Amino acid sequence: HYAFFPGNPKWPDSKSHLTYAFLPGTRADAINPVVRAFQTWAANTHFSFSRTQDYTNADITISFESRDHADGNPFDGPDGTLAHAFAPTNGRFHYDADEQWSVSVTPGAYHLETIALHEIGHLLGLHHSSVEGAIMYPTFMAGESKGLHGDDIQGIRALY
Ligand code: TQI
Ligand code: CA
Ligand code: ZN
Ligand code: ZN
Repeated sequence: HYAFFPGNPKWPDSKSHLTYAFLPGTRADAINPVVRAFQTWAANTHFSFSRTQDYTNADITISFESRDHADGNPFDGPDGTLAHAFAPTNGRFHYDADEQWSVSVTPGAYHLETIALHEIGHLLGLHHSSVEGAIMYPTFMAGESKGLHGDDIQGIRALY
């Protein structure tokens, strides 16, 4: 079953359109997978998203970071933590730059789009789910891909 962060933080109901921006230096091959992940969430929730170049004013920013990157949650090099995102309305989504990332499903690499679906769930206010098929279920392996599940969509509908 879906879950929320303590205190149920969420975007204001008046704010169903969110902008996102990639920080300068984001690897070019990550852009399309992240765009597709936002499109999937938009198709299944009341949210809409648009990409902006104005990264200082975007609601959500995406970047690749390595080791200590000044947000109190240092990455750990290869394996371990792959990515993280913060609860609403922080809007920061970081990939660990030291992982093997892939655009297509590739043995031994992490699927950029699947991880984006999971991290965007956090950005919108979902915590981890106990439903195995859910994108918010807290287990994921290299060389695998997943999509949204009814449990993820029900979670967003229950929060908003
Ligand atoms: N990163 C963790 C995650 O995104 C970071 C994290 C731990 C976290 N607890 C949290 C983020 C609570 C928000 C709220 O869950 S991770 C998965 C999993 C990770 C894990 O790199 O371990 C996925 C990234 F566990 F679901 F498979 C993506 Cl899909
Ligand atoms: Ca890591
Ligand atoms: Zn970070
Ligand atoms: Zn998670």
